Amino acid sequence: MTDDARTDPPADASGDAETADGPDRLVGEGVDRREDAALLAGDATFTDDIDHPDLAYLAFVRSDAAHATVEAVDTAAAESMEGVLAVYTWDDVAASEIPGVLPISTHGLDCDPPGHPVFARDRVRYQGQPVAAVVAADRYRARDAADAVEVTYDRLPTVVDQREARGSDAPALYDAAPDNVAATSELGDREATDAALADADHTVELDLTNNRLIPNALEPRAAVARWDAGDGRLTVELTSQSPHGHRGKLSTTLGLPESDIRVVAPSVGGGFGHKGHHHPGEAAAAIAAMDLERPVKWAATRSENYLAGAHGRDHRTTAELGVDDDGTIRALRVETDANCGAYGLGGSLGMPGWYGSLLSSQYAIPAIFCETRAVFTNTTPIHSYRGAGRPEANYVAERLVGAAARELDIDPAELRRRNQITEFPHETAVGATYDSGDYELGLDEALDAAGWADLRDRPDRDDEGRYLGVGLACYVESTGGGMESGVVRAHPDGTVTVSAGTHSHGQGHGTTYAQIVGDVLGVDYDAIDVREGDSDAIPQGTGTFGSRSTITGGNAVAESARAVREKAREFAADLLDAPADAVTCEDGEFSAPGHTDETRTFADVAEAAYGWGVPDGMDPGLEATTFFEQDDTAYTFGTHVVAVAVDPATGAVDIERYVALDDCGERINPTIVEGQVEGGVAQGIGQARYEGAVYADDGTLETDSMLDYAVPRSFHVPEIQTEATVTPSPTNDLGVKGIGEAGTIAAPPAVVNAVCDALDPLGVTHVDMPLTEERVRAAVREAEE
Ligand code: MCN
Repeated sequence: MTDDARTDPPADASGDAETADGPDRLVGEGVDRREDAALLAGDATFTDDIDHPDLAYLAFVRSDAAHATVEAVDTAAAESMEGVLAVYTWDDVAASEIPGVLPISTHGLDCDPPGHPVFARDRVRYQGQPVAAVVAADRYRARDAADAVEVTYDRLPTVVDQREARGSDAPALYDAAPDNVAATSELGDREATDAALADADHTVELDLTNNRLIPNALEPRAAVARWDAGDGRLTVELTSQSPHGHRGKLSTTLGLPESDIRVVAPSVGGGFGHKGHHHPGEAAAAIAAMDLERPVKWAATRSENYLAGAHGRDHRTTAELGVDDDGTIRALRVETDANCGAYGLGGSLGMPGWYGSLLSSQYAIPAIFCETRAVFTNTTPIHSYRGAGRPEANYVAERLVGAAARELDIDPAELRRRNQITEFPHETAVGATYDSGDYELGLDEALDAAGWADLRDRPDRDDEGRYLGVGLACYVESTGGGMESGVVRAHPDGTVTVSAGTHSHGQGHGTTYAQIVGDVLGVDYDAIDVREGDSDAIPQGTGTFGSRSTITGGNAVAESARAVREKAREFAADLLDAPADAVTCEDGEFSAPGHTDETRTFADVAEAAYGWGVPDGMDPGLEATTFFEQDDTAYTFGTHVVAVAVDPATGAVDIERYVALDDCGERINPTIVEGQVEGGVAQGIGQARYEGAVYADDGTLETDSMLDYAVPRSFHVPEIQTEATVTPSPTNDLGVKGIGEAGTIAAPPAVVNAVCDALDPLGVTHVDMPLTEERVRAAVREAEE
């Protein structure tokens, strides 16, 4: 890590200018993640570790047909098997008062499709859709009995490709959407874009596929449901990124009031977006637990996760960029068909509609028009996967800019520089208002760190005959949004519990929030405990996704901590017998210079706050709750540079150098930021080079295991050099922006641009992701022929 370039003085969590650079300041320090010891030693409790007396296990019967009418479900054999407690189908749900359909947002759609039923009603629309569930005394009996359920299908024609699905001869998944289009959206100015493209000196066009990805968290989805008949309350422990969000959705699916549901998310082995939304597994476990009045666990196998956990990405795009001779970008026109799978989950059908809002990347593009369609197909539902729309948008923008640089024979960094936005706030042609940035500084620092000029000067081929290339991608990422709760509660002994409605499943909130609160209160870092993940113990929360937690949760706990500090100052004034405005607080010690030489610790004050004889006019207690709302989006940005060597004989790509420069405003914990970037880049390289879900025409998922779906392993990921600039965000007091998804946004176009640069001497202009050896070799062969 080199020295970071700053564009402003550092922000201060405490709100006190005089402590901003204090020697003991925690914010800005790479404090070791406190959560890692338990995770590494195997001491953390994950959902599948949870045991309860009488725990029963649920296994799904899943459809092997991708599109069929369900004619009969014969459960007799399964029901008679030893240890089987119950078998559930849609008929059981229909006979109960449970709605049994996962909530779907139809706002802004072209049609009104039904939501995903917990069990198939009369039709299945993707391979792996749950048709029935068996509950048994142990998971093996449950699995065996599920295999004994016989389902009779009348198979229907299938369609898996979104462009084919729009064709007139494609089978319709829903009567409500005869053309399979769930939603159409338009962003920007069509006429202005057409006119500018017609007027531009050059137009560059690309057909791009943003490959379908299958999220691979270490821990597949799981849930344990318990029904307390006496209390009339349901508790669901599950792999959730958003405990309160899950509570709300379970409430709709089960027809129970939210007050009767408690959702607890223990340690969660990674989420990457796909544990933010609601799936049939947790609802089925709850239905069984309520019916049987005993705890029920459902834990997906890895294969089930492949087959029926939501997938990500899957865009087909045609895009055109208009550029003048001097490199000035005039306009961008984009048309995208987004595969949304067989069902909408929550707001998933609307997601493709806002992807276009980041198409401007770092550039002042005067005219942009983007038309997006969300299309039903007989494939697993698509939902958010790390980046969720931003990687798709940035891939379009940065591949086009790369292609334009080639066409105009301008250095790709120089072409970007000529078009970078320099004034902030800046409203783009697709309606995003970038809050702050220094894009040119970020570009320069990244180029310097990578040794861009030297890399560009390399010969076309190395001694081994490999083609050498260098590529880059800039990006802008919208981060944060919405409401978050943050509670700071001081205990009588001076220790502090901080809680927030976010949920950490690898991001290190326990460390980060303690750093923020520690600075404000001056309390010993180790005396601060951070709690997340229990909807009963924490006020309403929104959850962790969209790289929002540091902005929303961080500012919520900072604001609560400031309120606690102010109240503590008043208690201290009473203890010191001094006026409140004379009391100062430094490093957790209260004093009243000029009034007394005595001092009081935070623990003295906390004890007094809960003791007898609280001063007149003051309420006892020392805690505060903040519901923080982020009004304006904070836009993270950066530049990633990649150098590659491509073997034309085998198609093997060697990433020789990877430099990631990212600017997420003030960094609470630079070490965690670097870790987040590295993790994201690894996933971005996974998308660019290895991963891609493949469906057969009949809707069979061919990549349904780790044998067939290539997740990068450690030796596939090169050393990543992380660099930073720091441009505080004016949208919040901490000056922070999110970083959790940056790597997945920047890496794919940076890698593809580098490979295309390497193969430029052969005349290769584009290779679709994933850049497998087979694909690269085929592109080389085609060019040679
Ligand atoms: N941070 C910081 N200063 C900033 C911004 C962030 O110090 N200005 C640090 C903080 O330590 C914070 C962490 O970075 O805890 C991540 O912060 P943020 O960018 O706010 O992201 P979230 O905590 O909201 O995490 C969500 C984001 C998303 S959307 C996905 S998907 C994702 C990701 O984080 N999934 C992850 N990172 C992941 N990391 C792991 N290990 N596992 C996942 O499932």
